[in-house]
Amino acid sequence: PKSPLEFTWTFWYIKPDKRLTWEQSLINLIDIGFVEDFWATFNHLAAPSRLSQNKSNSDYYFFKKGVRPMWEDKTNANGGRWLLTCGNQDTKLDELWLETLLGMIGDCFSHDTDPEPLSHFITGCVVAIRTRGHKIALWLSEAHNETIVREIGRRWRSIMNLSPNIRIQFDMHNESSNGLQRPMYEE
Ligand code: M7G
Repeated sequence: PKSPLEFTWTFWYIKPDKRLTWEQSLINLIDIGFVEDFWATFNHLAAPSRLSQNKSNSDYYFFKKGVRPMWEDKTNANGGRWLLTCGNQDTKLDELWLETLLGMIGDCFSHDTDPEPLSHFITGCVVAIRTRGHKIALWLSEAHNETIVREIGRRWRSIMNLSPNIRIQFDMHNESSNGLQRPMYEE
């Protein structure tokens, strides 16, 4: 028998095409409810660093099943994202992305002492290949609960084993969508 995950997840992919809207270029790849399916899919997909070799912007989105990987989804509408900005040839990109995915499927964001498991506030994660600097983001459903948002940020840092000189910043989605780029929190 296969080993079930705490949540079922969906892998999405963006292959930008100037003839399509952003939403039309979002491709639903596969649902993942078991450890074995995760590895089969992960091993099959091109690593983010390989995507970057064909220069165009492309993204992977990995979200809880039922959540569309966009600001407009009701689960994301009041939320935001922790953002890790990498260089545009960061050799650690693939490793940071894998650690993030494993942290999510392994429910490493929740600790036994949490009054409510912090994984409940995580909706998904994104890796975006950009010439001006690749990005990994962790999307949360609730931007205004500072204690929870900051604690998830700290746990994400520790899951990725991020060195202390690298900062992550948190933005609300509705600010990033209307161009206000002032981070709400930093860790
Ligand atoms: P991005 O990929 O988040 O970052 O947004 P980038 O600026 O580094 O490339 C690029 C563009 O994709 C945005 O300006 C939107 O046109 C579109 N886009 C991205 N996201 C995540 C969304 C979304 O959630 N909803 C909608 N409607 N458009 C989005």
